[in-house]
Amino acid sequence: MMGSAPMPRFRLVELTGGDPFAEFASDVAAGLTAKPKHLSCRYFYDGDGSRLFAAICELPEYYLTRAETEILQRHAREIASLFVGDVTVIELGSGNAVKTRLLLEALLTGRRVRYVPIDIWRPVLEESAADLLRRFPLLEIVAVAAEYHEGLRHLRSESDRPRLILWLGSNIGNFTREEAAAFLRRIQGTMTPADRMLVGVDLRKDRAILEAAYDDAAGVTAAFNLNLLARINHELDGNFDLSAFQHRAIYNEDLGRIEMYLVSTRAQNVTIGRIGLTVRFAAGETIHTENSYKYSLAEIQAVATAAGLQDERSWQDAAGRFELHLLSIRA
Ligand code: AVJ
Repeated sequence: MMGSAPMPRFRLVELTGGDPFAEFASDVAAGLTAKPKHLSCRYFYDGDGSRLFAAICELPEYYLTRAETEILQRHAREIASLFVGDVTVIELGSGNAVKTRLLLEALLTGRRVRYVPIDIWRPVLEESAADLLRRFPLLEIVAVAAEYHEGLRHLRSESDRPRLILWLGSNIGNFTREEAAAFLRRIQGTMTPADRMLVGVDLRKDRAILEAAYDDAAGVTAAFNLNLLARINHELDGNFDLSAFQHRAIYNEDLGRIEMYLVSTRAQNVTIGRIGLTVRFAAGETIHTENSYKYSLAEIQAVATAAGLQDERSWQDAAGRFELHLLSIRA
């Protein structure tokens, strides 16, 4: 043959396990009949939710994205220099992948890079991939539309080169510390000594700074939280009156986590047609919608150690709000 057909620069793999619609319905039914009521933060990210989250990342109060970007700007070349030859960059919860550009740019110096973003919202994967392919003519992308646990299965198959596994943006914060350790251990089980994992961790800090970051003056985070109810209205034929629920974010210092709630401002009944459910709310009753764990250095070390990972290097932003940790398997 006169040279084989060129590899396409973009492929999309869909690994959405079951019926995502049925899963949403059964999770909503379970969460709204539980005591206390709760909904899973993974359902924040539909089209509107993904846009609202991108807007959160630009808010003056939401320092996390800027702090992490600052660290990547300063240290992307150093991180890239730890790899010899072609690499695969795998990102868990890639979102719009704006920060990832900094790493890809630093890595794309005389080597081939395959980027494997894993995200639950397929349109965001397609948009960010199109943007990256335009910017980087030598980049190859295998986008994986999947939840974390399905994405992990794909991790095992991407093993022909040294890998840099990214879990940025304090995405680890949605897990309890035990869940985070267990999840990192599963990733650790797929790693070779040449692989590295880069984890973005938000640090414990003053309550006022944390609570402002999750309850901004412009009300974007409130809209993001309330979008969960809008999504139930659209997709499950619900009749939530969004004006009768309020956003609340409180820092639970003992547990080191921001807790987000939606609070019913009055006694009310809500009907969700598709699941044949009427939910009764008392005035002031809450739906717990998200936890965002914050870490001390000792807590980071404990989670890494429990996962069988070694904390090779770490970097902070100048204001000391956020940390990136480069982890490897123990020799
Ligand atoms: C995407 C989970 C990292 O917890 O900071 C932002 C989500 N929620 N504002 C976070 C979020 C409210 C965010 N993570």
